[in-house]
Amino acid sequence: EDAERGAAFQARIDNEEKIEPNDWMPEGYRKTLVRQISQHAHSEIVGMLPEGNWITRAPTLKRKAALLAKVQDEGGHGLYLYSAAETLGASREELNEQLLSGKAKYSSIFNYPTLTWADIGAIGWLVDGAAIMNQIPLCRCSFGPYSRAMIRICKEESFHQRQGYELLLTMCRSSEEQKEMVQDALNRWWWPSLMMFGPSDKDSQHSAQSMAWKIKRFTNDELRQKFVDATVPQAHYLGLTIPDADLKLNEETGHWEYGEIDWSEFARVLKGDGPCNKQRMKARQKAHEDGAWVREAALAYSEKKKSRRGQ
Ligand code: FAQ
Repeated sequence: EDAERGAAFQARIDNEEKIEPNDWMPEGYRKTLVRQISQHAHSEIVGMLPEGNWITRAPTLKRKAALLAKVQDEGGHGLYLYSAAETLGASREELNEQLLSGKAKYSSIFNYPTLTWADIGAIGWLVDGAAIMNQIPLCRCSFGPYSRAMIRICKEESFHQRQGYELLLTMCRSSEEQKEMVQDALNRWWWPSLMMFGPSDKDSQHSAQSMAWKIKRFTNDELRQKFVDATVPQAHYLGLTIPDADLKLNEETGHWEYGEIDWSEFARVLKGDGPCNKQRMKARQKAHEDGAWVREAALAYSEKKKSRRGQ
């Protein structure tokens, strides 16, 4: 009977039908989605930290307003994504516990420090640029709630990317010193941005199954290549150099070929040994502890209401 259900489920996927929370689904499909959606949510929440660090130091009121809005959007994205995961039966408490205990991953990119104001521009341009490449196809994900959440998220990511690029353009046109600051930010953020797309296809454990279920529409390497092709000309327009001696345009294919990614660095960051892993986890743990009184008050209030109703 299960085989029959499984075949009918795959037929719906192949037919481009959306799967909704109350529909039957294989346990592996549910688990894969909870894993991916919750890690995506955690990334948005942890991703607020490197930029949040610069809100009080934004150089003008306009820049401050834009950065504040961007960081708030990220908090919102985290909340829609946790809600999408909840429709699969995973509670917020459970997911948060997995983040705080280190059991669940969040994107490697948020374990790098923001050293100068140019890093804020580099995050918008490169990190949000990479996020858009990866997330536009997720708007066509087979699971309804995730695909619908991604539509609004992508619109907001697009504003974030433009905000970053415009910030860098302003700096590059202002003084030699500021342009150097931008080049330095690019040097530090380029390779970690390429790692955001995940391991190369030959090492990606989940890609084949996620593609068959139409959770993923492109492989990690396909999306990484699209990102490089879109971003290299943008770097040249800014007058910057991509920190990769092997980067060259293949005239025949029209693609930019890039050098070898340092996968040992990626493995280290995933293991918890990146430059800021400990600091990020500590910040999330502190936020959880500082919020204890809210949870206690909410619980006390609901108990009081229950006991009043009982009278
Ligand atoms: N970092 O078999 P695969 C943002 C893990 S954008 C950490 O290829 P999969 C916006 C992977 O989870 C960033 N871990 O896995 C923003 C798996 O481990 P597991 C978030 C990584 O799932 C911008 C293992 O390696 N975006 O937040 C990474 O098929 C600016 C094997 O990998 C999303 O999450 C990594 N870079 O493909 C916010 C998008 N790469 O789970 C603030 C949705 C791989 O078995 C400021 N997610 N791993 O323990 C996805 O598209 C996929 O999950 C991939 C990975 C492509 C990330």
